[in-house]
Amino acid sequence: MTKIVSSWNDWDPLKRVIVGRCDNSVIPPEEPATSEKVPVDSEMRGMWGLRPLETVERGNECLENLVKILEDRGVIVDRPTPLQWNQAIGTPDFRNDSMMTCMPPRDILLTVGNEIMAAANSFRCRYFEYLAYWPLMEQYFEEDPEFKWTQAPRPRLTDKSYKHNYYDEKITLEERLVRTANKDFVTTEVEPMWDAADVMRMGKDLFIQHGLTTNRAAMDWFQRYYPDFRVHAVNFPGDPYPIHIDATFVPLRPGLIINNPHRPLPEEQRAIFEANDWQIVEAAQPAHTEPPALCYSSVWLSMNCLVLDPKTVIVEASEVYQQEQMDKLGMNVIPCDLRDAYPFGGGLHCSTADVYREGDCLDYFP
Ligand code: ABU
Repeated sequence: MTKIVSSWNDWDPLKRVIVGRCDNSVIPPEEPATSEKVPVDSEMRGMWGLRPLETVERGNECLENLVKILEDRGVIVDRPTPLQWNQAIGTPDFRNDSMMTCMPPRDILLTVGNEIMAAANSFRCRYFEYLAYWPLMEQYFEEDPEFKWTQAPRPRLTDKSYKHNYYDEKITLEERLVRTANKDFVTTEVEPMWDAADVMRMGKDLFIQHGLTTNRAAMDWFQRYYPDFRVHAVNFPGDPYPIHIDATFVPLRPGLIINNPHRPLPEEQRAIFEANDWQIVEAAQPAHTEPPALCYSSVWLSMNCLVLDPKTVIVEASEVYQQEQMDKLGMNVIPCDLRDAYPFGGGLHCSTADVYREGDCLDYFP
């Protein structure tokens, strides 16, 4: 019997992984959920359409760098099948002028043990992105009799799912921070919506960021779906664009987490880590003051690393301060040139989705 799918956390020895592809990637048109993520002064405001071919080719080159590093270390790498993403889509509830990409997989696929679940993303342009991974899911399903292939309840994404004109006025950074602190986000609570990259898996505990892409109803849904797990809602009030936990709060090994110093975990939410002797260390400063052109993400992709095992981590090649810090924290650091893939949706962790890591479901917070 072949066991293909199993992963309970982000640090056990990685044996098989999905790496995204940039082909046919689109800057999506504004829609109720995405307009909130693009900063008002961004060069991407009001712009949509296929991304320039040379950036796609360069992004793919970066992903090939990652594939090579992984394969050289014996990790099996699977790739999605890109669709023609610049097609208009529709359901009975909404129409959208385009899809987006199959980067990054981490937003779409959540692996918990022998189950891979496609997420309930809140962006309309991402509604059909799961299709790029379905050929792989079919293969895993055929080859691994224990694989659980799951799709989370599909959100309808009607106009009721969003607060309209939420940031219509020229909102300042300070005002954004007040909204984050008040847990006042663009999504409503009419249905569970979540991105898989908001979920940090730590054995029996799932820490889930409540922010622009994941709502409270999702936390409730998770707790009912996984009754034997503890689901913790976490917030990072310092983040004006809270999307995805993996450039904010990143475990390196049992007992050690790096936390974005601009987005510290609030005191009351630290208690569970402190009570179990986990160390939360401020992440090193990014090496860059700006993200690359046409990038949605922040400079904190510096800490968006891929842990290969509790002693080994891949860090972006230009992120010298983050590499230095990892080294001091006792990790063997493998640099990978990936910065030109950032515009397609993220860094090393984002660009991947776990298929198989050795190890079992442990209770790290007894
Ligand atoms: N997908 C992770 C992006 C997080 C950030 O922009 O900081």
